[in-house]
Amino acid sequence: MNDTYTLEGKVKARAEREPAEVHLPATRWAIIDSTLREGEQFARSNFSFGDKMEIAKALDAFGVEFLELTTPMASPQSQTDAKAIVGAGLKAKIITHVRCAMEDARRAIDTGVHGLDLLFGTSSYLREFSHGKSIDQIIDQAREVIAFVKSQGVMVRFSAEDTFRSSEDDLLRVYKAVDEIGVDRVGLADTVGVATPRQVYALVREVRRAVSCDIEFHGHNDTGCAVANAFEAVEAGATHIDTSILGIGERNGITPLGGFLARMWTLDPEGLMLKYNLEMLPELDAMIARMVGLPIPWNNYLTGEFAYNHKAGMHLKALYLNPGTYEAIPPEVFGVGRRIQAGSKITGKHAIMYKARELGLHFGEDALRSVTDHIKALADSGDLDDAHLERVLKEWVTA
Ligand code: HCA
Ligand code: CU
Repeated sequence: MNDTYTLEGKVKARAEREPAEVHLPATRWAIIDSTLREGEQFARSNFSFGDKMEIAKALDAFGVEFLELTTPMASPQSQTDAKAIVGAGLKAKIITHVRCAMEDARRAIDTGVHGLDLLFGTSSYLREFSHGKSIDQIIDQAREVIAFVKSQGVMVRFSAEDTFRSSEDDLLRVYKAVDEIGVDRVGLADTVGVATPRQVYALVREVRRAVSCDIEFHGHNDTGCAVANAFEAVEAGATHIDTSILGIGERNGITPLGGFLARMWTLDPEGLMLKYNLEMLPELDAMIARMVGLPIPWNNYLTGEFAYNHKAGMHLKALYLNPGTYEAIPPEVFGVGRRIQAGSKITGKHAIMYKARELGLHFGEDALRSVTDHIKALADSGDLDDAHLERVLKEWVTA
């Protein structure tokens, strides 16, 4: 059988392909996890120092390449926490997120971080209602700040806030200018979650042609496109994707770490497994759920309570033969389990047969049909849990 479902099958299939044939190899992009920055802007976040350290260590053990921290300008505690996280000896590079202003840059560099993510609004909304600066003034200010950060030997990114409501001419002027000054990355931010996947692809493509530095994408999820938009950004040549655990952030959040990795896994499973300890994902999601005092959403990517629940009779039949029939990603890859729900009115005789076999029971064809009908009828007044199903099957055998 040409096994394209199991882990071993995927890895074998990839090994047999030429590297150039692997679509979107995981070596081409990196994650900047912003749980400790964008995530702090989530309604229910108020991370203590202990929480922040726990998050940083967990993400580092998971293997994300960069951690983005709240600006040290936010509060005295933010500044001391950033210093402590930098001093914790993690493998991940530590970045802090600051306005593109000298005072902010100085304070950020004082914390010892490896990189600064600079932010400047370029849309007419922000130019009019926020900082009131022209594009020329933005470029002048960026030049001064970037030159200073580089002189301190620190990595620097320049992002145009509200990118997708900025004029393309303005954006390209700004990105080209900061690329020439020598930034490591430019950032595109879908600040209000309005961009469509096609727009993201098209604009990242344009920027790819215009600059020689790396490209970062930061996408909000207001219209449910955060994962798709991050994916399109990578397709178009972005090298860095912002995520947060469970997607926490302003409003309904940004590209979730788990959802983004689910998307990318199907394209280069082995590459993803080499970079990250994927089976730690449930632990990460549970940690943030605990800290913000909310449950993991029932339909969350990979780790939601029902992400691997199978119920329909037709699905169950195929699933027993090969789970890949109704699962794109084997659950064990991300450390989660599958749930087979055989005791419902939409169950089928194959599911019942397998359940019976698990219990060491055997039904002939007629008995199987009648016990299945009996279970369906019972389930009309409520699903049977496994214990109830087991009781019914055992009683049926001895009746
Ligand atoms: C913010 C804005 C930001 C920045 C993204 C970036 C956004 O909340 O301060 O720096 O690329 O969504 O625009 O999160
Ligand atoms: Cu944001």
